[in-house]
Amino acid sequence: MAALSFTLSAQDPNSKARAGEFVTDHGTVQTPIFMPVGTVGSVKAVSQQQLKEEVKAEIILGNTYHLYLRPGLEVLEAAGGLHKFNGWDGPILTDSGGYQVFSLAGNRKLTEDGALFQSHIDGSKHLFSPESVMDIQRIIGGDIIMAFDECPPYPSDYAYARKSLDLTHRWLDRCFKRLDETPDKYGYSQNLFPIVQGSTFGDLRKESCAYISSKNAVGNAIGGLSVGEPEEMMYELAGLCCENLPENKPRYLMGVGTPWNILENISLGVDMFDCVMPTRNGRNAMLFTSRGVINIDNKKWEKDFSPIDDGIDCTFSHYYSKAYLRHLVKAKEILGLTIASVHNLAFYLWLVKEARKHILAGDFNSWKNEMIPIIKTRL
Ligand code: PRF
Repeated sequence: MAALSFTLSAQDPNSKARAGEFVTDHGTVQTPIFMPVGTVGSVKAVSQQQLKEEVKAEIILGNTYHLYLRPGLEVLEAAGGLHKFNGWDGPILTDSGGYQVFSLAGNRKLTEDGALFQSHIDGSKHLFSPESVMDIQRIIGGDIIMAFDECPPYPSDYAYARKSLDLTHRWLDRCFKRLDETPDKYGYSQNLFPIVQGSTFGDLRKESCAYISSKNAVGNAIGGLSVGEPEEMMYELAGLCCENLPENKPRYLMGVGTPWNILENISLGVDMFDCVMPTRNGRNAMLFTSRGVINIDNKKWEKDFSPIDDGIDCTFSHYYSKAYLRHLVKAKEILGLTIASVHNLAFYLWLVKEARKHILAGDFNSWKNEMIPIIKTRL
């Protein structure tokens, strides 16, 4: 079927923010967009029905590392791919595994060929190479699949960042070659996004953007940010990458971030985001709302029977009160995890939809500057 196509609909006059949409064989995604993370093929504590009806997610993520280790390729292939396996029939993006190997696996070793690692589940040994990771992502069946890259730690010295970037670029060539040699696994189009790296060095970032742009991919990603560097540095480097990546292709900033990080990066020209923060922080009692940040553990919410958030478009956030959610969290009731996760994700989706509306209306930048201090407030 058809390769992913992106159409730009509007550009904010006072920032680099853009509104657009991309079409995949599993549906259309309006940008800017936030993608909930479904590491093992499940967005933690949230059902596929809740993702559709409450969160209003348009595309979700899966992770090669986790899905390869469990349930494994045999099960995923027998199911006919992840869409059939987990029942999410919208677009899916899979990350390539390199980043997760370095954050989760034991005994990692990087070579020209790839990354050797031990499973965090049973200690078994595996090799991820650009070729194997393309084959695995074909079988998982993502509509968007990510290149195999190395994300250098922060801080990295120039010599390390230089060597690492060259390796990531050589791996990228191997990813494209393998993908070109193998057909789409399930009849729909699987689209490779290359990833810009280069650590904190502007010249390396520019060089990486030029290399990645020369591949003429249908979309491009920015990796290696939000790994511990100061926020201002992230904005500067993300802005530099946006300026040096093609205008007419979606730009995906990997693993970012807080709600205000998302608005700032939209203003720099980023179109796609993912992050575990809404679900992970939600499971730890932190709620993002249209009026500010709530620690629902706090005694101050004990008798606050007002809705979690009546400012966003989500039934859960209107239906359940702060006091009730606090009680569930205190009692360690599993429903608390679901309500907090559904609410936080619905807030992230609401935020990017509002951003899109304001880009289309031409007043994104002033709206963003008013919105950030509100959503950052600790309530
Ligand atoms: N590379 C890949 N996945 C990622 C990252 C990266 O650099 C990041 C960095 N924020 C998150 N997820 N492949």
